[in-house]
Amino acid sequence: MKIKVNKKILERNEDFAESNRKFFKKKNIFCINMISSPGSGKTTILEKTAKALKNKINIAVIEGDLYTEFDADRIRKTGLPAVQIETKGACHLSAQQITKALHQLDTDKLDIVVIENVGNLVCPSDFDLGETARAVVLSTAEGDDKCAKYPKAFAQADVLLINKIDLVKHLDFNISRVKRDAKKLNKDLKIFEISAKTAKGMQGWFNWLINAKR
Ligand SMILES: Nc1nc2c(ncn2[C@@H]2O[C@H](COP(=O)(O)OP(=O)(O)O)[C@@H](O)[C@H]2O)c(=O)[nH]1
Ligand SMILES: [Mg+2]
Repeated sequence: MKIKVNKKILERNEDFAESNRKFFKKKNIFCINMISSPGSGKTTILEKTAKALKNKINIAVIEGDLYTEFDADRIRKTGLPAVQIETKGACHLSAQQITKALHQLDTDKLDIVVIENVGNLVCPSDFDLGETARAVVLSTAEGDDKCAKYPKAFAQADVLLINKIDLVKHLDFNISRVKRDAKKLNKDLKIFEISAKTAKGMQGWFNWLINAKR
């Protein structure tokens, strides 16, 4: 019985995802769905991305959290429009929630929509939001065994941001192992080693994003 219900939820999600995908195509918007554990640095990466690119390209952010408007407020402080979705306990965003959030944005003026998904490496992987691309963020403080433990998140991504490389000297985090494991799951994965704090490696990510939009 449980399996049937889950199947229905996923089928319904797929309908909304398909309509979001068509919408992004029609409006020529590049939509990227960002997935990671809580605290890996998604919002910090987006704050820095906003500051670097806001005069070059029109970006909006859809924020997903269980509770609070904290992250949308952080993004708004950079000058970008942001919509906060509070899932009230759900561990992922749904395509229907994205459809609703898009109504709150002036999408005629947008080039890129970034979705910061709810922080975890499990549930968001199962829910297609109709995005154009997926990014997974893994920070060095989380350990270098996560590709093998959460393969779906890495296998489905287009880009992997290994964040907090400024901390690597204090940790037992083997960057080569992560890159090797990630490539084993997904040979086309584009990988950037970055520090959102020090800005190291961030230019590569900015360039990828701008080129992906083209
Ligand atoms: N040292 C270091 N800290 C970072 C970096 N990126 C983010 N942080 C910190 O990590 C914490 C969580 O960041 P946040 O962006 O809120 O993560 P999110 O939950 O994935 O959105 C904050 O204290 C950030 O300042 C980084 O590259 N290096
Ligand atoms: Mg966040």
